[in-house]
Amino acid sequence: MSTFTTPAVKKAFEVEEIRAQFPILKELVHGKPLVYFDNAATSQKPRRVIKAESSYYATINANVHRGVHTLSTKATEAQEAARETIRAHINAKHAHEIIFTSGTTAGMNLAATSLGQLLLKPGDEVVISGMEHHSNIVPWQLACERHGATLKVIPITDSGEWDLKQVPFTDRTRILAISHVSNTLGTINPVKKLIAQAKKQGIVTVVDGAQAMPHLNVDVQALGCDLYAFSGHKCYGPTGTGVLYGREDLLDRMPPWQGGGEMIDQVTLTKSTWAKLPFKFEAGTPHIAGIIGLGEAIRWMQDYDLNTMAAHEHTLLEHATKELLAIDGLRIIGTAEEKVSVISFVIEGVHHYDLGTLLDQQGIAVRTGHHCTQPLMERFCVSGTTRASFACFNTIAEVDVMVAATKKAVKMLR
Ligand code: C6P
Repeated sequence: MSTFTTPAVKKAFEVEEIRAQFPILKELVHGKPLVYFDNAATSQKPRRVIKAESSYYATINANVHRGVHTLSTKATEAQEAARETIRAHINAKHAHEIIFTSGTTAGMNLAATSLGQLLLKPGDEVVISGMEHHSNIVPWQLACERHGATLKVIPITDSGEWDLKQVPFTDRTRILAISHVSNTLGTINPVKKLIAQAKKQGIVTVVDGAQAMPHLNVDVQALGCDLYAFSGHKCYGPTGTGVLYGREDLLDRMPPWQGGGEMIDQVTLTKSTWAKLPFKFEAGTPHIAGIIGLGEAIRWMQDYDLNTMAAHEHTLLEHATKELLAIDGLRIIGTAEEKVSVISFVIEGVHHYDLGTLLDQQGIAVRTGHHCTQPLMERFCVSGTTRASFACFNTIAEVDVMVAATKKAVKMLR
């Protein structure tokens, strides 16, 4: 984890003050106060983000980089301010290394399609890990199929960590694509170490940062990665937004993955040339309101010390771990030393879907199922888990509500 922090003076972290900024937390579900523990699927949004998005529509709605009129100029400035905010937040060298996407899935598909075309020849290899989300598996399978390459996998230990003794790098490995943090296990992976190893062998590195961005100070230059993808909606921003960071010299060499308006320099009916970065990778009208909202979400996070937020979330994780383990027959899937605030578990004789349904009746939102990590489910010999994922606005009292409701549900289901 990097210790990079923004220079602004930070606000004191006070969970009730934070909660007051999230309108949805006042909602009742089945007549009960909402306990929202599905933040790894999508986080809730502070009022500032909702307002930034709606005031774009109310006051400056126009297309970007296309008009000479005032509204278009204002919309363009607001969107590009978001790009600069994100650049600074992840410590990228240049704003044009920040490509707006619709989310991590789009970022990974861009990376796999474009890098596949640039780098992969028959017999080459791509390395992923056994804990990847489907969006960091399937695009590489497609790319390997297209170019005659092979997908190789870093195995996962019983505690839910990479087995670093079995990293399958060979002289044919061209790309390493790995998650910074596992969405199912919560494991914080030693990405910096593996990237350094890959770089020594000239392997291009791609990181899925979907679950890292809400919890860690991500510094792409310190990590040394070539590409880094994340979703806006998991870090308090709008859905349909995301970022693919890329090192300038690599992005310059990568071919575009989608064609259309704004990504071109010159078009004739026989051939086209490409716009400069980042526009080469941003075909069509972007999700302008969402991007402006994402910029605001990152600024909102920067108002606080992310390490303090993460420490609060870690307290919730430790409390939940201790209390849940007291339930007879409960097993936690993912027991790594370094974890974010994600806890996945199975309970003997209780189906995760039934538990999730009973928790919902008590107003508690958790995710159940395979969490888009079917190979990982197979590795742990389970069909699915119940997953609680905490954000900075969650409280110990809410964890206690979930634990009590889980105990009650277990009694009913066994
Ligand atoms: N994980 C979860 O409940 P999108 O859907 O494109 O914003 O993000 C995809 C994605 C990629 N990588 C990781 C590690 C992820 O966790 C996710 C999204 C959600 O765990 C929804 S499946």
